[in-house]
Amino acid sequence: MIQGLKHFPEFLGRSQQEELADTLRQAAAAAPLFTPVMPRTGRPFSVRMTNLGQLGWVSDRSGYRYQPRHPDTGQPWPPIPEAVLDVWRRVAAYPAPPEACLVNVYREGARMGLHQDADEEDFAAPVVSISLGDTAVFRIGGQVRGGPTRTLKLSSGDVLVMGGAARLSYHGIDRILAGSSTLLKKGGRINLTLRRVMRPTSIHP
Ligand code: MD3
Ligand code: FE
Repeated sequence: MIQGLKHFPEFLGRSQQEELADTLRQAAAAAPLFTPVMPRTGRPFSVRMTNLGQLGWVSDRSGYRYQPRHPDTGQPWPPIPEAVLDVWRRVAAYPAPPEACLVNVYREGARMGLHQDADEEDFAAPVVSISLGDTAVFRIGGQVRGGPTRTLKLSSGDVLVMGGAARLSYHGIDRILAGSSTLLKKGGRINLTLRRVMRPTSIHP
């Protein structure tokens, strides 16, 4: 049992998943998927990405960072859809909205190595993930590299909340179970990761 990790299987029903997939297709038309590369080495990720919201996460030879514009188009990222903000409001128990919604697209064979999400300033806020399409084998460990890990299957419509101790735990995606969902016509998996990047500014009356 990992403190602060909450799994909500099928938090979104089929019709909500279909609507969200459709909204994301439209967003990807305005903010095309790009293939990030590892800092220094330039080795490409097997996952393609785009972002929604005020800030988007990017990785290139210079490093990892959040930035307000798409690296290829130079345009601001599209807004985070209301249905996605609604999921955050229902599960995050945090008084401010997410600034970043990273969209990860996995085709068969794509994976994500074990890593920590540590490019944010605000670790008090949880990270919220929404899965669509094929089931993923998700791996999570503790806050130090090399410790014990366990796996959890993430299926279409599932929501995962990482708060408390889980917020800085090592995690990754081992593999995608091709053909496990009929949601996406071409198969594969989409993951939305909602994050608070900056500490909310306090309001002085
Ligand atoms: C546990 N994405 O984008 S989402 C990522 O399925 C990322 O695309 C994976 O890890 C994906 O950084 C996993 C679930 C997730 C997201 C953030 C976490 C789990 C987490 C942060 C801390 C601990
Ligand atoms: Fe992560």
